[in-house]
Amino acid sequence: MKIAITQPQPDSISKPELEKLVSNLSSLGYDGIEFKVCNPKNIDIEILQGLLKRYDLEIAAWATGASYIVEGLSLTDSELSVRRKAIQRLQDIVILSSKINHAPVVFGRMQGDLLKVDYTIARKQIVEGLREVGNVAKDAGVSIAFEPIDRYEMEFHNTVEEVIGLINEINIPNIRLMLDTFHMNIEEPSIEEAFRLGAGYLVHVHFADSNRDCPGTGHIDFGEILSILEEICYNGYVSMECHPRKPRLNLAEEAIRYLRNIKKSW
Ligand code: LER
Ligand code: MN
Repeated sequence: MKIAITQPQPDSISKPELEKLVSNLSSLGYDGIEFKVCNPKNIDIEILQGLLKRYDLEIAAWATGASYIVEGLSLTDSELSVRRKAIQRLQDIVILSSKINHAPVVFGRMQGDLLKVDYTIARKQIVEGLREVGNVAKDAGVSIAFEPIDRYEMEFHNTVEEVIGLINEINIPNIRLMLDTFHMNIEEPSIEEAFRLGAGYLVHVHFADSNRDCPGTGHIDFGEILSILEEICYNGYVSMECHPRKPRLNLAEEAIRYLRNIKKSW
C-alpha cells in the first residue's frame, strides 16, 4: 500500500510552485500525488515527468471531477454534443495517464446531475459512455476508478453495491472501483464490510475523516480501515483527499504523521 495526496491541477500552479510542492511532498515521505485535471492538453507532460523523476514520486491517480464542476461535461447531459465531449475528455485523460505511469483515472462527478434527468436514461448513458471510455482505457492499460459519492453530492450510485452493479453491467475489465472513506461513512452500513465487498474491484482509495478534514480529526477509525486494507491485500494508493482548511503542506504533514503512528512503514 502506498500513500499519496490529492492536489490541484498542475497547470493551475506556476512551475516554481509546482516544483516546491513536489519537493515538499517527497520530503514528507509521500510516494505519489493525485492531481486534479481538467483539460489534459494544458498539462506539460515533460515538465511534470521531470519533476516526478527528480523527487522520486509517482502519479497516484487523475481526478476528473473538474471537467463537470468547471466545464459542465457529463455523460448524462441533455445535449448529445456535451455527452460526446465528456467521453472524449475522459479518453484524453486516459491517454495522458498512459504517457506517464498508467495511474487510474477517477470517475464520479462526471456522471452529472441526475436530478435533471430520467434515471433509466441516465443509467444507460453512463453504462454506454463508460464502455466507450473503457475500451480506450483497456488498450491504453489504464483503469477507470468508479467512485461511489454520497447522497449530498450525487443522487444515485452512492454505495459500493450500486457501483459494483454498474461495473458488472459495463463488463469491461478496466472499469474498476475506488472508495472514499468520507462518502462511505455517510452511505455504508459498515465501512469494513463495504471494503470486503469491493475488494476484488478496488484500484484506488481516498482518505478523509468524517468532517472531510485530515484523518485523525474526526471519528472514522483509520486503524481498522488500514487493517481491512491489509486483510484484503490492497496494494494500490491511499490518497488524502481532505478539504484544505489549513495550508496544504500543513495538512499533508498532519495526515502522514497521524497515519504513520498507525502504520509504521509510512
Ligand atoms: C471526489 O473524489 C470526491 O470525493 C468528491 O467528493 C469531490 O466532489
Ligand atoms: Mn473522493
